[in-house]
Amino acid sequence: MHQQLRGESDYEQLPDDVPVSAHVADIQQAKGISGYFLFVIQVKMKGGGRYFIFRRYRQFHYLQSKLKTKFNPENNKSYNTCILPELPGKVYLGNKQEIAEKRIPELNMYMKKVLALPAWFLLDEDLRIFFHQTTEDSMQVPNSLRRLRPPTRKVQSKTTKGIQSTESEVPRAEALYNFTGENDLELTFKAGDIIYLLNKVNEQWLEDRVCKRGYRPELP
Ligand code: PIB
Repeated sequence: MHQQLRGESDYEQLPDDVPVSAHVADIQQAKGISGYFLFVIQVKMKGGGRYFIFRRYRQFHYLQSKLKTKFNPENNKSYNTCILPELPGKVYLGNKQEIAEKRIPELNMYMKKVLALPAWFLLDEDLRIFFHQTTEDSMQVPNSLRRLRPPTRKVQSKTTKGIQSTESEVPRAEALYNFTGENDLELTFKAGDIIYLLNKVNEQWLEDRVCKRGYRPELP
């Protein structure tokens, strides 16, 4: 089981261009009759660089089958082995968009677990090909990034007189960039606005309120 855990020193040895985290930022439908869905994935590298790749489900499936053939303890006795996380299964019937939406958190979990595997695993050729930004990827511009948390920085809680204690305890963050929401449910804000966390709906969604810098929100 020790092989499943990544040693700190092994990680240090990895090159800067190794992917270390990946999140589905959005889904978008491919043009054409088949109309399959593409997952827009933001990949972060060890060196801090980020880029987008566009992958459909079957590419995940292909990757998983390659990895299983190579590393599944049942198939392979002599090389490095590891227990791979489960990939969400194939679906044969249903609304393609709904299927893709449902796959977002499942694929996020899959990528999180895969990228937490030992350092030698992150250097696997098939894994690197999957996460590599191809020329085609780099030429595409995501339609939107609905699921990607826009970059923010934590704001120091002020102890200034006049700010009620309940307010100063509300978690908040300062927007680093402008962000335009897709619809009324999504926030739109400008760099410098303060975003107050009102409610954590689930792992994917937070309910927030935006306030211009210097203004205080009416908190519930
Ligand atoms: C499909 C692809 C597809 C997934 C689907 C999955 O498998 O992996 O990826 O979204 O969930 O079922 P496959 O083997 O290609 O086709 P992508 O990238 O989103 O396109 C499954 C195949 C097709 C039908 C049946 C309609 C009734 C079978 C078994 C027959 C029951 O199914 O099935 O279209 O071969």
